[in-house]
Amino acid sequence: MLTFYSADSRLRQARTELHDGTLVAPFECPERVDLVLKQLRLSGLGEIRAPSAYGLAPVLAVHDKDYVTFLANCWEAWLAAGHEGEAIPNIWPARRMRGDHIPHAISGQLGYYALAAETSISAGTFEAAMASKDVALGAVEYTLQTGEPSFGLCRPPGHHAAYDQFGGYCFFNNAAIAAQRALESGKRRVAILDVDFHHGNGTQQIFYRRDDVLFISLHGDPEVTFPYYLGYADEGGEGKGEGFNINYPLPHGTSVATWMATLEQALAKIQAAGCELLIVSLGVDIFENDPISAFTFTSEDFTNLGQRLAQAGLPSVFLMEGGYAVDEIGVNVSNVLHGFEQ
Ligand code: SP5
Ligand code: ZN
Repeated sequence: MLTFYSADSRLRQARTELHDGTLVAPFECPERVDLVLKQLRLSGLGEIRAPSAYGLAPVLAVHDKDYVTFLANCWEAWLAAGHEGEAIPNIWPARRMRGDHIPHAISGQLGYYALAAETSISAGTFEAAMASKDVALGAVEYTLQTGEPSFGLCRPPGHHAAYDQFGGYCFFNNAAIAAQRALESGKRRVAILDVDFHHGNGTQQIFYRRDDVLFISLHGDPEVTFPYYLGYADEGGEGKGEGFNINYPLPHGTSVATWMATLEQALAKIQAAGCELLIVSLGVDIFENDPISAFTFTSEDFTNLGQRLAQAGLPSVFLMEGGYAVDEIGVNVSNVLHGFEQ
């Protein structure tokens, strides 16, 4: 399988994450891509290619222009305001405040555009986000042209990024950008299957009123799991998007057997909807030893996941989302992709 990767993904070198009340070194660290790359080479998955630069047009097809401008300028504005440390929001337009107004000060803008506080912005964040969406676009272009599967080793991840919001380590929604590109190239309906431990709130939001993208997510029950305020089973899409958003919230500790049985339901929906391309938001934070998650996949289970996804018989693009057990992240990703090719 062909992998797309950009060395610019390393440009995001955040130092701080607000985690359970403490500032820690971010779980979403540059070593994640190094270790995946290393294992893909070791296991002989196939060629690793750098993507072209696709510019901002494909980003603006799913994100708000002012949001993109904010991301591009945030770090400079933070420095210009004289702040030390990284750009971290600490106030939001909470209920009964002015949610329709974007303040002038960077601290006000941060709260307006952030959906969570764990994700700091610093030097290179925007550049890495640009590289990450180029990786996704390179992968989808390749699969559209050849019908062959591809893997986009995206970093930073994307599925929490909404039309005009960042958070959950995500800035641009790589899967949404890739899906939109596939539609513009002539695909009539695309499935995004999100297997990351966390609900893909951003992807859901972007396509919630549309029937050309079927979004299906298996994830930790938002009653007890980030992002808490989206991802419930009764969120089924709106307007012509009704029926094209499907959430499978699952309890912490869910067995792999139950998870795989739920995947069967998801794949049946994808077949029934006549999707012409499968984009997998591949988070390997469903791994049993993931430091911030609570599902129970072993490294071997990831091979079975890849095998089962291949049986869907669709042109497929895998895009990296989460996965924070750095010792095993390479093997877990590699197992999915090799399983798919078996
Ligand atoms: C792409 C992706 O996987 N993003 C995940 C973002 C999660 N951010 C907040 C995590 C909060 C984790 N709390 C777990 C408590 C364990 N002590
Ligand atoms: Zn995740």
